[in-house]
Amino acid sequence: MNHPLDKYLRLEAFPTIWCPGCGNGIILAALARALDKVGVDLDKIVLITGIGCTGRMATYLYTDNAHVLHGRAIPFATGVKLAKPDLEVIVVGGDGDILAIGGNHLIHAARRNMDLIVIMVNNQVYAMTGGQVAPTTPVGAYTTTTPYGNIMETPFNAVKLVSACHPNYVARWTVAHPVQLTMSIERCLRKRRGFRFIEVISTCPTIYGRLNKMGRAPDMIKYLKKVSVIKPKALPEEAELSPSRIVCGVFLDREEEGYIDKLNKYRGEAVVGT
Ligand SMILES: Cc1ncc(C[n+]2csc(CCOP(=O)(O)OP(=O)(O)O)c2C)c(N)n1
Ligand code: SF4
Repeated sequence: MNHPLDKYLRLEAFPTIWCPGCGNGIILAALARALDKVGVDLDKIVLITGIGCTGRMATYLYTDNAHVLHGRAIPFATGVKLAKPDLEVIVVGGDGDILAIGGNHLIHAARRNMDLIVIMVNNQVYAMTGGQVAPTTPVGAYTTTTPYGNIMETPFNAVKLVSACHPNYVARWTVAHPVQLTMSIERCLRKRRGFRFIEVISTCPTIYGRLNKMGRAPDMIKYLKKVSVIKPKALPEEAELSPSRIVCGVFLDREEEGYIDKLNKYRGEAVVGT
């Protein structure tokens, strides 16, 4: 029997490489559901991912995809958007991919209000390479490169960082909020213009969860539910993120001109999505 979302998935590549209980499956399903709700033409969607467990998303979504160099998904996506402005270009990547090696690309794409949707999966660790410390690893957390806990480095708060660049949309959810995540992706798809960023706090039971004695995948989901607070109209400065409190919600939702709008205006052409 076929599932209604089958047409969005590259089923011949299944089963996925992801471990049982990995949050990536929830995020892939949210993406497929949002595409379905908006009813987009799949030929108009391009998914760009870098390297990492999360980066494998490009293998499984049945859109036109590119699985590119680690950290370079955003510049690659920018090139695609500039060459083919009528396409909706989506980037999905891990926190290492998007915020460590790719951190510079993230802030510059956000300040340009580049017409991209970026979904950053924050599992607090470099998972694919064995669990090294990431720029999102909480203070005190154990990774393979912080065997005494992360005592040295303050993690980024991606929502605050990206919001400071004034893009069109910034939200944060966890994999314990699949409905809200789907609605956020749907909103980003309908907006069409500008830089739209969603951080998803995810579960990596195999590495991060095990090293930090967080139990099995269901325990990690229960933990995320317990520490999350949804603030419907929160300001970016209220986007607290710590092991004891994760503020979720939509922090920015603006309708400013995107990069392509400005480019077309300069060239005297029509704006995106009109
Ligand atoms: C240029 C380059 N540097 C380093 C690597 C090694 N590498 C592969 S994935 C990865 C990090 C994975 O972490 P993240 O991006 O957070 O994704 P996750 O696996 O956690 O989903 C690294 C450092 C690489 N493939 N290419
Ligand atoms: S190692 Fe972690 S992030 Fe990678 S697939 Fe397994 S659970 Fe997911």
